[in-house]
Amino acid sequence: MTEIAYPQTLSPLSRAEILEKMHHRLDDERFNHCVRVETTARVLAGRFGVDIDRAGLAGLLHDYAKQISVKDYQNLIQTQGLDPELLNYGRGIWHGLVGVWFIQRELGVSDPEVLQAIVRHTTGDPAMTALDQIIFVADFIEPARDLPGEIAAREAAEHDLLEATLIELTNTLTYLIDNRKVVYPKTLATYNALIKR
Ligand code: DGI
Ligand code: FE
Ligand code: FE
Repeated sequence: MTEIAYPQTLSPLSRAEILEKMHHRLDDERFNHCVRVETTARVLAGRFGVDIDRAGLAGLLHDYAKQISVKDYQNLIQTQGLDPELLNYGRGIWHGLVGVWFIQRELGVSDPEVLQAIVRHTTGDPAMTALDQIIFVADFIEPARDLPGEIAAREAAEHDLLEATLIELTNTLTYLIDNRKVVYPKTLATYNALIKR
């Protein structure tokens, strides 16, 4: 297998340098999940005609900010003039939406499509692109996942990206409601938009 390498236009750091930085921000379990999502995203990109390097890089970095402290997030939301409503949520919601701030600053990644896919990877978005859907689905179906609906999503992802996305969204909403957790409005808006596509 040839080594994965990302072009300078997508990442000023080499992949080895990115992995090194990721080790500072993530425990081994989360780090390995990110590498598996990278591989899965590259396969899906090849299958559905999306730029393989953008998908791979977004997959690799999608959870980069997952373990940044709650305090650092709260500070950032308050000092950067982000929507204060965000303070009512937690790292589950922040790590994509707000997490790209750390990715831009610490890794120098600035490609808008890569950053958007990371922003959208937890909640989706009513206007999700194929790349956004690939990261959303790869996160859910990477080989070590064992979640309800994950087998059906893996099967759908063989041929129908939108169907796989909908399976994951349905699963997430069901989980949130079953556990009486607050649904982030965009998660619901994504469901409403995609179910009509
Ligand atoms: O970061 P991962 O664990 O790999 O996966 P993810 O980015 O899809 O995050 C999943 C977490 O985010 C999980 O704990 C559920 C939570 N989540 C997803 N959508 C919503 C949500 N939490 C709230 N409160 N509201 C949502 O709409
Ligand atoms: Fe995530
Ligand atoms: Fe993830």
